Amino acid sequence: MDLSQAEAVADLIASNSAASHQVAMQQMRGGFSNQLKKLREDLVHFASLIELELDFSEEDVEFANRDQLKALIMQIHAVVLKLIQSFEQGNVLKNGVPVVIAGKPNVGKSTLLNALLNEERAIVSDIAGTTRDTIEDEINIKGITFRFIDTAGIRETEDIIEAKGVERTLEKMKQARLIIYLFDPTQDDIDAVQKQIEEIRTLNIPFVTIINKSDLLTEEARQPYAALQPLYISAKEQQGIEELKDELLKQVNLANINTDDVVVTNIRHVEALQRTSEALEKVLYGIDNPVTSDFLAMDIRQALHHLGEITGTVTTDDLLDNIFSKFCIGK
Ligand SMILES: Nc1nc2c(ncn2[C@@H]2O[C@H](COP(=O)(O)OP(=O)(O)OP(=O)(O)O)[C@@H](O)[C@H]2O)c(=O)[nH]1
Ligand SMILES: [Mg+2]
Repeated sequence: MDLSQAEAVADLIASNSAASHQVAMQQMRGGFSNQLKKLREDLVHFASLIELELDFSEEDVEFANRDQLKALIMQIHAVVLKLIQSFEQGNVLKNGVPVVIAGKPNVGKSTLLNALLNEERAIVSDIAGTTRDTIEDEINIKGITFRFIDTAGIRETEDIIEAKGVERTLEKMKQARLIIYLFDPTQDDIDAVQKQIEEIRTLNIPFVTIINKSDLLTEEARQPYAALQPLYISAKEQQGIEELKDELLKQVNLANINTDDVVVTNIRHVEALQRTSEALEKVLYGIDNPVTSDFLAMDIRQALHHLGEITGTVTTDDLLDNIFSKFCIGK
């Protein structure tokens, strides 16, 4: 078992949803390691050819065909980038989908959090500005963990503590994967709602438009909002909550993800991959702007080193093994 597989055992123990369990199992079985092993083998091959050139530097030979090497590096780079990109998904599977519940004071955000969690987690009151700090908790919806973040209602305020809360709300909204934007037509008219929607669009974070307090809304009162195609709920009466959950699943589009794909879930791994990627970019630069073989060799060794960090293997011995297994020198 290599280091990344051992790490997966820890992930497996800590997993709290079907999806995170599946990803950890996959990594433990070596899905991730196998892919890295393959990449390293390709890279070691490249490295050994270049290292060989160093040994024959006086004779000015070029063992490594630069075009082929470039193609190979680009191929490896593409896989590394794909692995880095998979982290976004992997992180969500492992740590839950961060969903921020936002809106003006008193629209019923905390009531909705409680309804989703099915417990009285947050204080609810008819006083605007009840929630001043963010409150987070998780639930599992069809195997996916969602982390809901109830926030302080957004408004201009003189109150220093509440203002800090609003600042925090905006920070959390920017980090969210999805925002539940809650409206209360008993407080706001359509113009006010539309203005808020314009503002939230500028964040560039996916959001769902939810109208709360449907128990107080007549058909007529709903008319002006038709164009927004909102989902109506009553957080207080627990109406529309299941529909909201379905909508959340649809929005994050994780239900269909194939956890057989290799996904990176570990921050240490993704950082090592990023360093690998940087080293590979240097190698590519070195090929395009011919630098001497020793510089190329150094950058490749860097890339190998960073890939090796993930699985916990040491790279230099491999390199020598590979050179001597493939070439017969000095006999
Ligand atoms: N009729 C009705 N009242 C609701 C509903 N949801 C919330 N309320 C009431 O609206 C008031 C405000 O609810 P909260 O959940 O505290 O609102 P909030 O958005 O968290 O408010 P802040 O924390 O101040 O930003 C409370 O009196 C709730 O009982 C609903 O679906 N229907
Ligand atoms: Mg609240």
